[in-house]
Amino acid sequence: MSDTTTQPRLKPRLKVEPPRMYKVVLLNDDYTPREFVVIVLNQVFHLGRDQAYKVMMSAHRQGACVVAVYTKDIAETKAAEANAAGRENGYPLAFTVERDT
Ligand code: TYC
Repeated sequence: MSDTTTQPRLKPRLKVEPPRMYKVVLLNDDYTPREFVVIVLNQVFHLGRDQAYKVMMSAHRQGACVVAVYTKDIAETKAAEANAAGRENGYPLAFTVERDT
């Protein structure tokens, strides 16, 4: 027999908060080919070609662009996967994760 017991929750939980959300941000650099960025946005983040091109060009012109917003685990996993794709191909392509909500 275990000597620990689980007590029922006496105070009802009144509200369930939505999960905190995290932005994946694409950073511009001078070396990664535009087409490679578009491929990564398409394959890792499932952006269509046109949307991927727009996001890539926005990062290229503004310095950075939000790619998508996810829960923490998914944002970190996708950013790591996309960063690895750049590294494996010898590019400094960088995605960061920032808290959104
Ligand atoms: N600036 C890169 C070039 O001119 C293309 C590029 C765009 C790289 C967006 C990264 O996040 C980026 N080849």
